[in-house]
Amino acid sequence: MHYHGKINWIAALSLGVSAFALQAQAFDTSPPPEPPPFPAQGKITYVARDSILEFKALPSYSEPAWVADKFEKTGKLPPLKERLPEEPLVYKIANMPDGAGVYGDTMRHVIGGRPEGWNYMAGQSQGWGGIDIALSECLTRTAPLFQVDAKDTEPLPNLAKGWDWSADGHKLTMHLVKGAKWSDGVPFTADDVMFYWEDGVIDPNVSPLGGGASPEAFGEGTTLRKIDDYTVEWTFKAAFPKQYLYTMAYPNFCPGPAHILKPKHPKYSKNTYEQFRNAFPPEYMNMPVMGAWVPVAYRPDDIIVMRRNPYYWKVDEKGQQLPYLDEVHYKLSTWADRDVQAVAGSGDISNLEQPENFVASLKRAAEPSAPARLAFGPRLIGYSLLMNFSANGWGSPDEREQAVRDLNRNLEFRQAITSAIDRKAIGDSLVKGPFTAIYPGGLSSGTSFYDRNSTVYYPYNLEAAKAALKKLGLVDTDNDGFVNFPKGTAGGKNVEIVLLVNNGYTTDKSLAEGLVGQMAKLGIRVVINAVDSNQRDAAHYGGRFDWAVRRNSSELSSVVQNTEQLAPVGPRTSWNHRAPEGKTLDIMPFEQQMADLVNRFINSQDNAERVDLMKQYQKISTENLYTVGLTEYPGALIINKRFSNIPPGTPIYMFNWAEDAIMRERVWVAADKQGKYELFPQQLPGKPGDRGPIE
Ligand code: BQZ
Ligand code: CA
Repeated sequence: MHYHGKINWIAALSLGVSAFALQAQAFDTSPPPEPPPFPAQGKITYVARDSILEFKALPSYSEPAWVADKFEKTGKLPPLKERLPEEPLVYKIANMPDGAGVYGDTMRHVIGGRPEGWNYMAGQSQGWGGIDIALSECLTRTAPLFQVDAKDTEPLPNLAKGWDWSADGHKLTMHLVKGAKWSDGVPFTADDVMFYWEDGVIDPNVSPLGGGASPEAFGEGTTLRKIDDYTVEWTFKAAFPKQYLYTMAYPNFCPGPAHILKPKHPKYSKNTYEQFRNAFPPEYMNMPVMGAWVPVAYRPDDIIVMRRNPYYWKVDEKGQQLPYLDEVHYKLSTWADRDVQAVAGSGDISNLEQPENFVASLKRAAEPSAPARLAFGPRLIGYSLLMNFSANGWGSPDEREQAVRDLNRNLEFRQAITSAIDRKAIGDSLVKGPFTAIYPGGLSSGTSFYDRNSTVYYPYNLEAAKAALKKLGLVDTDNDGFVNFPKGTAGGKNVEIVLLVNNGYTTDKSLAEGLVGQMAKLGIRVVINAVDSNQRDAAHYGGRFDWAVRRNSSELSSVVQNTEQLAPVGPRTSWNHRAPEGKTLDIMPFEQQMADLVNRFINSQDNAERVDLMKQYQKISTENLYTVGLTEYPGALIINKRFSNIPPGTPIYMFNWAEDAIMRERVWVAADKQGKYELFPQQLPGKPGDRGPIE
């Protein structure tokens, strides 16, 4: 660089810095206050990644006696050995907290969602709460990695039993479990994987559940092709992007049964995409799955019952085919009731994630007679206020909505909003005590990539916030207490902002109501739009929101899971900024910087570099208020005491939820503790579409 040029460069930089300092003067910032210490209960025993499971053939296999007697010996099922892969997935006994199990009993979930149908690939919800996690087995698995040191690990094999990188790192050959079958006996092959990829992920009209499985989630320009029935090959633009192995876990790469779905897909039928999505309503029973249990009964607003999958492709080291539990219930209730039932013993498991229930649940669980254990994990549950940053049509905004988005894209507006939020009051409104912490946004303080000194916090400063709105020309011109848009914008009416909220949670609604009150003090009128989980997800993924209160997902609590959701690295990866169909993303400069950092993180193999990249990400993200953090706190796993093989210290949420992390397929109940909860004892799933289980 020419010397003269150098001087200009330094001048420009110093001007830039002072200019920013000037702007930031209006809003002083600091690292967030140290969160109150919260000792997670239940120590995690860290293990090596390969001590959990392996794929291998065992000398012999066994199954529940009633399956052998009533189904195999009568010819209703082929011999067990033919129902298992050549090399099943084998869970190692040494990693089982209580060793190999015995068959029998049920796990009774309570869930607050409701099933839309069984077409997970087309984005249908089954009601959450662990039901889709059990049904949908994915190429890799990450939730159990909470017990593996984060530094030197990578996802566990699952439907993909192994993989090899090419010398140049641009190709990944993935070997699928060989000889595994769907729960209806049809072989699982690469055709299922390719159907999911080509007609689920690549097809822009189909978006698998979870909102993240877009092509860019696996890297711009990534391709996948079939080599043979049990081998597929990924080709990446970057070299060794090992991060994408995490994206191949739940929820983004969990193939459905191509032999059932393909005939209904618009590419292979006269169906519309809507008809494809709705082709398997909740009433359709015995939907083939790769998971441990199959839906066999459904009573609306009452219960979904699942029975063991006789073709399940996982065993323990003794050769016992899993799962140990013969039946699973999903009682269709509310999320708050899930906590109540788990501590009362009429339900078996809950993620205590709503602080309003902390005290009552702790009290009940502390009683000697309590049927359930309750153990808090790290502070990884967080809530954020998301602002829709799209100004070019995502969600088809009207004039008022467009005007709000233009404000959302203005940093000074965001600084005013964040500075008018009293986070201490917000946290205390949920629960008193050492649980909640001031959360400015960005990475969770509980993740190993968190760096407090890289986190920019705008302390509560209502006066500075009001002054900033005035400077932006937002003044209450009709003296009703709410600032108005400038003349000529949205008719000079009040700035009115609609807040999208999931009405299934007391906590989401509490936070929303807190925001309405605090924004009113600032002079901003916020209107709550509380809808159920399925409608909320549809509105959110569709960009139909001004602002949204949203519980953080795993990219903020683990960084390595769904990393692409940390920034708009593609047109459909961000939670609050996507491109409308057929248009490009109107990305803002700071977002581009974040996206570049995320892409460099994804493509880096150097741990020290990755830690540094996340520090840079955290600074840009929180300084520019990519999202406006609200609060964060620890969750607790509540689990009935009769279950064995629950790993101590399992966090309710990290790479995924506890329903995944505890590996339910290897959970068991000692014979003398088994309950009489089975509704279909000694019955198995029927054929796809049959009305129920079979004797
Ligand atoms: C856990 C989880 C298992 C989804 C859902 C629900 C949906 C969201 C989120 C949680 C529920 C439980 O969370 O709250 O504890 O059991 O199901 O999937 O909030 O509305 O769309 O992201 O995971
Ligand atoms: Ca007004």
